[in-house]
Amino acid sequence: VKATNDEEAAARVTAVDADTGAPTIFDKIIAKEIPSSIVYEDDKVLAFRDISSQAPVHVLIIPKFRDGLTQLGKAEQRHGEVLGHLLYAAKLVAEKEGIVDGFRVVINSGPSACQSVYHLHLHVLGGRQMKWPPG
Ligand code: D5M
Repeated sequence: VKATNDEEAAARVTAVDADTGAPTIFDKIIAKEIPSSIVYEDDKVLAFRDISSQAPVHVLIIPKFRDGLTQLGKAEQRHGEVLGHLLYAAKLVAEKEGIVDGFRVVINSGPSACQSVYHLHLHVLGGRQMKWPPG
């Protein structure tokens, strides 16, 4: 299958050894070893601007303690609390960014969904008219 854009191509390359459980670039962002533009932070989650923004507001929200949650498809019952907290944090971010009247939350899980970083993350997108269906 021919890749149709960079994101798909990246996902296909990553898919060769996707989800090894190895630390990702997001661990370095949590540790503040590499810079990020932080929008919201508490003891459980960190929200920062996506480096490859797809909308005027594009924020990623990640759990600070991955606890095996490399992708949503690997979620277990014990992750329920942090998953709920991530979703609530998405609403807080939308409020902070002034897009609470209309925003989208996306989770790409696995190579077919173009997940490229294997540390669960929510995309919060807004500030423009969203289209449906997504690609
Ligand atoms: O989304 C992974 C997202 O992570 C993708 O939109 C780019 C973003 N990304 C990757 N590295 C960084 C850094 N260093 N800062 C901010 N954002 C970053 P996925 O759903 O896995 O495709």
